Amino acid sequence: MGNSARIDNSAYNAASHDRLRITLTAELPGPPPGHELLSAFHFGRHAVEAGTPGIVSTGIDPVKEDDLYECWWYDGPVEHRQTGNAHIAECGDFAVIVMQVADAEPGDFRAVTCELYAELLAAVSRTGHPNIVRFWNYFSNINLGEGDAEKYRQFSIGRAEAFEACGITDEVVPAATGIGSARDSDFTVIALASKHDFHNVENPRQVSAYHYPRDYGPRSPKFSRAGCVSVNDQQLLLISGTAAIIGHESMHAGNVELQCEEMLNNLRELSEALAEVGQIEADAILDARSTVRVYIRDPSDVEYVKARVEEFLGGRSDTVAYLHADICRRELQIEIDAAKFAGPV
Ligand code: 3EB
Repeated sequence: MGNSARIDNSAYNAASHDRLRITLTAELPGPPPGHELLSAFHFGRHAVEAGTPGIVSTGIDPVKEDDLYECWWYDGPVEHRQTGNAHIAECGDFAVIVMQVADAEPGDFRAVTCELYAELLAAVSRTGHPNIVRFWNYFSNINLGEGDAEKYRQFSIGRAEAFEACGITDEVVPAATGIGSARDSDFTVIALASKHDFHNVENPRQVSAYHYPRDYGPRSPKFSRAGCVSVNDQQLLLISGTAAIIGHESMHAGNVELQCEEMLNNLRELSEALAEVGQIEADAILDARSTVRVYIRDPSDVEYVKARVEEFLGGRSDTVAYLHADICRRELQIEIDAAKFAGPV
């Protein structure tokens, strides 16, 4: 699949009245008519063009392509500003807050994470969008360090401490992704907040991450498995990073084929649960029009994983990004997350 096919097929294929459109392209496109850029997630090594606010380089590279831009376009004005380390994009229904700081050693990562999250949460509270609906966390060397000294576990402690200080309880935790960049990069956290209510959803097949037993670290990872934001008669459906975990246990250590199957089983179950709170059929949550990020530890697995994911989505898709990344448990080979903005049926 060439880059031009991506642009032709995926750029502006949503219904024209959608408040939010999400596109995936090899180059940064211009806005669809009437829309402004809320956020552009850049995957790849090229330096992003200065002067366009709202672009964030995630530090994660695509498996096969040089660069990919997942753009979130809002059907209305978007205001961009910066306070301290926080870059804020705010519109009528959402705010996106981007924090990017220098990477740190595993031994310092708990404090760096807690500090970053404290500043981020303070920035959110100064927007008109108090409900945090999703976080994306990207940082290097996620599996560096043994046992509780591992960078991911230290991250989880720092995040839990910052949430605790701000009164973010397990009942209201947002959806999230926590993924390792395969190369050295900044520590990047992106938050999506809204003035609309967020309904979080758990996966009946999995123990809630915030209830993981002590074996996985001193503080549990604070995130929900999925969630839904209703924007008038439309809704944003969010699927958190999903891997081959049943209960709280990683399945099929190191086996990408079997992990792929368990991951897709988890997505199926999660879609059913999400359909119960969203005004949408379970089958319509994850299809070839959904925006999907597939994180692959070993890039040579991409062809196999791509075939399975496209089969699952019901056809070839130009809105799936295959990314080279480390998963937060070292025995896991793949993880997937997704978003879908859907109008009334
Ligand atoms: C898991 O299910 C896999 O720490 O924010 C998925 C999504 C995972 C989010 C996070 C971690 C996070 O436990 C890992």
